[in-house]
Amino acid sequence: MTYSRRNFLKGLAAFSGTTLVGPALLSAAPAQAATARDGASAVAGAASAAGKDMAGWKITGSHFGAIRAKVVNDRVVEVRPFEYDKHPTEMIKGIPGLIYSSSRIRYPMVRLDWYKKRHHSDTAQRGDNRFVRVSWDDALDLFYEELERVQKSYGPWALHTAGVGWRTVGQMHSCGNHMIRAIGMHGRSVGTVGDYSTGAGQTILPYVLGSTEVYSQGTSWELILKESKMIVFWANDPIKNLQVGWNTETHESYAYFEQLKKKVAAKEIQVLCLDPVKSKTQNYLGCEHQYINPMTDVAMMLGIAHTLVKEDLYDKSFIKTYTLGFDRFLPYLLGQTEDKVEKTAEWAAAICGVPAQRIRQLARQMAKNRTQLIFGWAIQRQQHGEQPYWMGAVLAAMLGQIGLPGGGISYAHHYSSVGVSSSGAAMPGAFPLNLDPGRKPKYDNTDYKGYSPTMPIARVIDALLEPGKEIDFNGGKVKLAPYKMAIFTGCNQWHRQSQRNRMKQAYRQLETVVAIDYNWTATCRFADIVLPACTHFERNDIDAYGSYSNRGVLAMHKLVDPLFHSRPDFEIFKGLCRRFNREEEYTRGMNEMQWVEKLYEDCRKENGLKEFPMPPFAEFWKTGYVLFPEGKPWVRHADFRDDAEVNALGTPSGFIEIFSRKIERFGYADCKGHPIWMEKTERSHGGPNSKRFPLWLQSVHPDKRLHSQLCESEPLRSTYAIKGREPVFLSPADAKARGIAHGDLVRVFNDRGQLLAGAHVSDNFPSGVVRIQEGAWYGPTGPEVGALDTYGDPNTLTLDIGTSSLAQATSANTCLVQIEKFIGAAPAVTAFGGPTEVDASGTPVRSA
Ligand SMILES: Nc1nc2c(c(=O)[nH]1)N[C@H]1C(S)=C(S)[C@@H](COP(=O)(O)OP(=O)(O)OC[C@H]3O[C@@H](n4cnc5c(=O)[nH]c(N)nc54)[C@H](O)[C@@H]3O)O[C@H]1N2
Ligand SMILES: Nc1nc2c(c(=O)[nH]1)N[C@H]1C(S)=C(S)[C@@H](COP(=O)(O)OP(=O)(O)OC[C@H]3O[C@@H](n4cnc5c(=O)[nH]c(N)nc54)[C@H](O)[C@@H]3O)O[C@H]1N2
Ligand SMILES: [Mo]
Repeated sequence: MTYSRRNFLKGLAAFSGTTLVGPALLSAAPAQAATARDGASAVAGAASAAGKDMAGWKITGSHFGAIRAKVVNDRVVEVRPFEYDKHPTEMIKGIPGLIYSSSRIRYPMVRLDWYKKRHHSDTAQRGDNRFVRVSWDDALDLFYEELERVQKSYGPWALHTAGVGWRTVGQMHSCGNHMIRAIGMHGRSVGTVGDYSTGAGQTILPYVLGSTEVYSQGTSWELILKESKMIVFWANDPIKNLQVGWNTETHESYAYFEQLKKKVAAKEIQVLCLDPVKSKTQNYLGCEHQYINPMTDVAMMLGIAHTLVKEDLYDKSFIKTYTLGFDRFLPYLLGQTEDKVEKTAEWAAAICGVPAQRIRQLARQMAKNRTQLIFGWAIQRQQHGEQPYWMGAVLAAMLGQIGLPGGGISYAHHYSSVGVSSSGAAMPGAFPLNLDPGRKPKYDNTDYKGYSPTMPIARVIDALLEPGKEIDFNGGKVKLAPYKMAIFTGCNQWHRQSQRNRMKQAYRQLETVVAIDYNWTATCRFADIVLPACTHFERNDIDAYGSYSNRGVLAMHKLVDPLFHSRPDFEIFKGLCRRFNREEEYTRGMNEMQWVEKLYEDCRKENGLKEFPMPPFAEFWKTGYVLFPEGKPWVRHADFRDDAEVNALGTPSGFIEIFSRKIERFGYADCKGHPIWMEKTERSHGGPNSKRFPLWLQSVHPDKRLHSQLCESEPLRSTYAIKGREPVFLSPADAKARGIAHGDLVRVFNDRGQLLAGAHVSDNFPSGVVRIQEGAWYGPTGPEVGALDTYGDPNTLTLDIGTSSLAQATSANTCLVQIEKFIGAAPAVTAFGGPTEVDASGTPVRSA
């Protein structure tokens, strides 16, 4: 995932677009930077910009923003936002708690039974949390011997290198690159395609709009603020989700949201949050909220589309000029196909819970005004998640505003400051992922025994439970490899993947699991060899400032030395490569600082040619950053609108495909030739299975974490945990019906699992809708299947099925549960604080 995401970002440098007005009016930067905004010259910030009292504070980056850190006696004592960050997130307060967490991995460790029996171990013991301390040399020997064994006795199909997730920022130490390069030098393996974030969206949208859209730069906020009369945040909570970015986040989007809030108050722009829940964004903007039944958005969109047709409000000339296949969709909408159901506003209302009158009113408002639809990603992380994205595009096409400033559709304005214009400057490259040209792995075996060398990322558990199963995927077939060994780094598999008890069962098939992390996550607890990486606050690095805005280049100063026996991933994999004499090739003979300097100088060279001058490395490193002026505003799809032939979309026809012949030919029952409404296997508010489990569990992205990151930070966790557990948010009505009061301990359960959580009763939630934020650490009472989760990981309850035969993406948001008040003695939280250290005989030892 990281590579493809990286490539999308890289592709941005060459964006094409229509410039409409001058440079942005808003500036998130202080005076020095503002002076250079109109020119194309870079601004090297003076150290004094940090303020007099901050002399000597170090600078570094993070997903949560750039920070200054005060370090006294090799200890981080205080963290403050970077002086150019005008909208810092509270999350940075959790950083000291991240560095000095009791969950840090102190030294390499090996699971007890694996220590004794290696790959013949009793795998049902995984998760019993008993580990033996070993030296770095022994740990890397074991790792290496396992790679040798697997390549020699099975071949590349038996090794799984897990898709890298939200590894910390920093281009040199980006840990997935280190793993992929080092393991790739040894031999081939089974990898993954797609990602958890947008698996369904990034698969369907190339057929519809010709690109994945989800990681594309979007129309600039200033044009949206200027031109839109109506903005719909559809299943989207940008105020919550813009706190983090893929690279070091600048938080500049929030300046535009401040403007938007004023425009909402002044009734200049009608803003609507279409969401079952009153979101942080809706509360912040004070805008309209439209409740909708969960997972029924496609029905509502069809109801709107039907109204547009019946009231003759849709843009026929846009449909004619820019789209293909409306004639194949229209009969379905009008009930002239086999289902014989007309998708009227009344029909939609019965499913989605939005009154028919309101659906009609919205259709009229959208057609009348310049309307910007802005979708979030959670609605494509559910069964048939391809459909709302496709139907959204159809709706936007019918409104005819795609390619106009402030109109059309976006699938990304809640992500990494998309919509803040790109400076156009180049950003630093990364430590190489692949082998150097002409080099081959030690084991150059390409015989996968008929299994596919990649699998859709969310299907990795199926591969263990149904070995050799052939599944549909995006028009082809994937034969799932029953891998025997897995390596995880920069991801928390036991957070991100659905359905814990299914994972427990599946993991018994695995002979050897290696996990590299700085924390004792559940992924480490369910591993055999655990290697302690250091955090990014313990190494020097360089990062892009602003993933899409390319606002600058940031020095990441090492704040403190690696804690305990932890090491940078670079050093870990260097040590591994040494074991098969590829160390020199792996490092190219360079150390950490030489790499950081090289990445900077390569970037400087490139920007010199583009007329974005940057100072020499030594000066940059001392100052800590280089900033570039904000770029010119831009409109997504404007070039296509200008000339649909010259700037044809990347779809088979070059047009927006309302009907896709290609997809129709795949012949899938769960993804047809045009978007349709399909019932889910489980759905609340009267849908299937809702009698036994009446509550829909949404597991949205956490407000005060990045997935599972920062959950270990005790001071931050204490600001939201209830009775030491993850909160489950629920409505006053649902709480009352169950005799639950705010602050009570509750059991949340379904047929797939059970967990303890703390009840957070809130008016933001309607009846039938509950929320546990993803990333809560998994802490079962024991290794057995079905064990109670003591902290509250929602993936104990979620359903592990693909979205459809097309994308096979995660369906985490298709999940029903029941809740009851927990009575009796509650088991202690087991999620945090690391393992029980034992000696080879299994006797607990007191750790140093
Ligand atoms: N129920 C439910 N589940 C979901 C989602 C949902 O909405 N609902 N969302 C999904 C989505 S969109 C995503 S993106 C995934 C996120 O899933 P992940 O990306 O797996 O989540 P993180 O918690 O960010 O895990 C990153 C891990 O990398 C480790 N790490 C960080 N830096 C380094 C480093 O430098 N070196 C090493 N070795 N390790 C490092 C961290 O300590 C952490 O354990 O979750 C998915 N899961
Ligand atoms: N603070 C913070 N920000 C983050 C992250 C994080 O972990 N923490 N993670 C980042 C990552 S990796 C990703 S992928 C993005 C995730 O971005 P998204 O997937 O867009 O975010 P979510 O917060 O899961 O959900 C957004 C909204 O969708 C609504 N929703 C859910 N289901 C439905 C539905 O069926 N219909 C409708 N109409 N609404 C629905 C939820 O109520 C919520 O308000 O966020 C990024 N930003
Ligand atoms: Mo994500």
